[in-house]
Amino acid sequence: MTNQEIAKILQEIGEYLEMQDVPFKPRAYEKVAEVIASFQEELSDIYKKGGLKAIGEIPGVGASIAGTIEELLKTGRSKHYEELKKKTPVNLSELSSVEGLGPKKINVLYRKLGITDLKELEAAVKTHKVKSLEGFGAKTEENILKGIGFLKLHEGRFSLGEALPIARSISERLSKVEGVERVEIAGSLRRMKETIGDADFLAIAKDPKSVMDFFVSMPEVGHVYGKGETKSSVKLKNGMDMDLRVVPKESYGAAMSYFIGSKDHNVLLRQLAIKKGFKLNEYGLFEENRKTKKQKNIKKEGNWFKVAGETEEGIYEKLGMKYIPPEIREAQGEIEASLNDQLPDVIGYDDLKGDLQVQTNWTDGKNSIEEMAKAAIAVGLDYIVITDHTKRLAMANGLDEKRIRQQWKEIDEINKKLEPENLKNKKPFKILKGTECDILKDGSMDLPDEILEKLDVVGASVHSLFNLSKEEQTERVKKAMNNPNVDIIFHPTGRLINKRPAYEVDMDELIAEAKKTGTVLEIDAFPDRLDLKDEYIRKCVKTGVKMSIDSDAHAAVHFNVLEFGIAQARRGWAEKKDIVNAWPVEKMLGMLK
Ligand code: DGT
Ligand code: CA
Ligand code: CA
Ligand code: ZN
Repeated sequence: MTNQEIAKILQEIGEYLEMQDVPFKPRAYEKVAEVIASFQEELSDIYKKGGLKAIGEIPGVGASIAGTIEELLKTGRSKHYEELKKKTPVNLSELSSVEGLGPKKINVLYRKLGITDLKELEAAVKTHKVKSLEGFGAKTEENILKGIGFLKLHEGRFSLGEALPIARSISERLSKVEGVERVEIAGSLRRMKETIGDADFLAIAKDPKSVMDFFVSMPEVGHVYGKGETKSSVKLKNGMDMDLRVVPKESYGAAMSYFIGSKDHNVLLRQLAIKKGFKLNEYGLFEENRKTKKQKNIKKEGNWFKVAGETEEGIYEKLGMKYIPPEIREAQGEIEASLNDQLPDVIGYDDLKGDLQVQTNWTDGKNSIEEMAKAAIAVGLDYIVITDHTKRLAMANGLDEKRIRQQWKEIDEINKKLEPENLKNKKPFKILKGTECDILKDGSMDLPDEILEKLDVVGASVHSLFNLSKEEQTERVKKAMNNPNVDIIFHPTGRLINKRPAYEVDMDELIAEAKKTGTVLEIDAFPDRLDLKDEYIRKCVKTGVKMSIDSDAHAAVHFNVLEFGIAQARRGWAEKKDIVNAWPVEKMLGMLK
């Protein structure tokens, strides 16, 4: 069983327990599921090496969860899970993907109306059977219908955060198959698009049949659409589609260029090739050779001779272009920019020096300040800002004035403890004092200015009243930007990918106001947020609004999500100069208000 499959079952056990009003346990299962879903190493490997003991050492895993994981790894099943499922046989992942539908409501819907899946839910809502249930009402019914509509709009597309770990694990296994020389991820996944329709792989293999055999019989595969010598397509059990193509080594670059896409980019690139007297396809770049000089070892297509194709770089060179990073191949001006040597020097995956949004167990995070700091050091960061929630978020145990002052003392102590001489790498590391302060309805802040002005970094967030009118919401955030202590607007549009649309807000106006007030806009890297999205990032770059790329980490393992934020920044043509936390700590602080 893969980590993803195990995480899903633990998540559902948590949800089933919540239906039964079991205290504390549901949250424990949920947290462990989150940790496992983003775990680098496969649990099956950990178990092979270290047995039950090693599983028990995973953060948050107690004896009973460890036992469940062992049972899953050994038998592929969990008796506990199956018993729970028998009591409430609903399609949990489907129903709980509807915004606002938690386990308790799902339970009521099943008990009272026998609803087990999305289709039945939609039918019940449309015939107004839901609003008369206790705890539901007309407003809830309306929201459920909206939620279903939003889900339908995104049907079949997986978020980058779900798809990339799975694709990487498969790519790694494919590359180990006998005779396979190379495997690369292509398509929208290679372009790091926020959601993907299907995952595309390209391989060079001496013996295509053996890699195709391997591909269609992987444990994740639920259905094989087709299997051939050069192309196979499958559907995984989790619903994700995948294509694998085996291509000849001498046209690998041309195939990469073609299958990375996007389609629109390909069309423009092919037109350019034609304009320059070439022919471009997935096999190579060809030139018509009128002199009919006999050239040996050169592939011929009719009168056309292959002049490039083994590498992408070779094709670009012949076309008089600079290499275009996959993330910006979206037909948004990148081809002209490349021809004119005006491509952005997009921020690199190793360029972040700090992280400006980090939660701890002072509020709804899983780990202590010290654990978060050590995890940040381990991934090579030089500083983090502790930004726990504020008091309005009572559910997350948000900080009031008194507790945040206490937190400062702990930060001071841990900073002393983590002086360079006490660290293995001897590199200076700094924990800064910050907040993720709620923006109240009228745009004022949830903490008083005399607290905010003492903080190193003040982030401000909308966490409530998503349904204000566009004007009101825009004014609300603008007012927060005009507070001289507010440095950054966190997750500026509030969307959750495939789950909740952005609140209504005028982004052009917010970007202009950010410029005017010197406020930074965040690119929240958490994979279900990716907020700002790429098109807004591009607008910020054009306007000269600075951004930060933050993990929004709620656990020590979450620093690995920074990659997703960097990817979106690249898709928005952002350079190092646009991203404040790509700079050393003093310069970063100097770039804030
Ligand atoms: P997706 O899967 O919907 O997220 O988007 P892509 O970009 O991965 O698209 P996909 O999987 O249909 O095809 C992979 C790449 O192959 C695509 O980015 C460009 C190339 N491609 C596919 N079909 C065509 C086509 O009809 N014309 C051109 N020029 N390129 C194509
Ligand atoms: Ca694709
Ligand atoms: Ca495809
Ligand atoms: Zn937040």
